[in-house]
Amino acid sequence: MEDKIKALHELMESSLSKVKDKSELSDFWQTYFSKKGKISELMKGLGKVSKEERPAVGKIINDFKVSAKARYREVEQILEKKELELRNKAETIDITLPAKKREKGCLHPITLVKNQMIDVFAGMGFEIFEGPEIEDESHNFTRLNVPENHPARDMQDTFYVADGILLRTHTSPGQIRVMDTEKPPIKVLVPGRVFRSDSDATHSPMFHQMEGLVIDRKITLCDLQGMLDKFVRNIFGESVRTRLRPSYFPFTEPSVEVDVSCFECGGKGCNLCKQTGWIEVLGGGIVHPKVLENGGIDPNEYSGLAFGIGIERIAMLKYGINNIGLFFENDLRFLSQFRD
Ligand code: 2U9
Repeated sequence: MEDKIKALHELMESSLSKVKDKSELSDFWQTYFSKKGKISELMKGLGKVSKEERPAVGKIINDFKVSAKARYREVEQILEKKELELRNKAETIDITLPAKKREKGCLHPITLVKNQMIDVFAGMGFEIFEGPEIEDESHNFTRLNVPENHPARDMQDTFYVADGILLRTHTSPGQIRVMDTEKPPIKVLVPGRVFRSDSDATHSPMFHQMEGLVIDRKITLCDLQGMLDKFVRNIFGESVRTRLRPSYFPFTEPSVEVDVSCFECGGKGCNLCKQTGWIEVLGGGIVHPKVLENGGIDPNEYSGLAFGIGIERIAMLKYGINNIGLFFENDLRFLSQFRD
């Protein structure tokens, strides 16, 4: 038996030395260690050994099996190392190549200004409402005290998409929708895209507005000016003041244009303010009693203030931009200059 084991050992070493890869190693395993393999055969031969010798011979076979497996693992590790080395050689990575740079994105300047505006008004207790961009004439005009065939409809050149259906010319129909569902007190801010057939250096067929509506008992123009003071100081700096000038909008009475003292020259007069010391920034007024009635609110009990702000106008003034088109050309050289 010992001779047999010695012969098998030599045979095994010789076959192991010829193994070149994992597939050959697997064949080797089958030949020696499988159920029908050479070592199992050796075990079966134990039956022919005398009872007295069997424990000693069994131990020899077992020791041989353990050492044979250890040799097998050794060769397996050598092969794995070789394969890894080959793979590493084939996949050499040039770690000196410069990495691809990922540019950090930034928010669009209109979004930045819009967010800043929302922050100010949210701080005053305004809730945000967003209405649909496609509206009907009733919400966009009639209920805002702009009757059919009234010249005031021509104040805003409208894009019609179907009979009586249009792209909203202001976000005001949003406030009408709020009045339909909410009871006073109402304090709502309505930001969004609006559309007018108008295009030059300061007008774009699509632009962004942010309108506000406050309805409660005893609301006055003083409340409007107080809120707008806070707004312009946050955007243009603490030293600016506001001034109200009489104006006309069908949905407010009285109506006002709101000017801010020139933040460039401090009110002395410069090119930005056209030597007047004042810059027009937005419009507003006291909600027309008919508009309150149209929203189911009793004008004898409640009054309201409203204002409308063009976000592009504010952004252009804040950043010194003289062409509205720059906001919409998607030129990253322009857009990436604005960061929080
Ligand atoms: C309701 C009642 C009243 C909204 C108002 C303005 C004045 C205004 C302009 C600012 C610059 C439009 O983008 S702009 O060209 N807007 O001057 N907007 S009062 O008044 C309302 C709105 C809704 C129910």
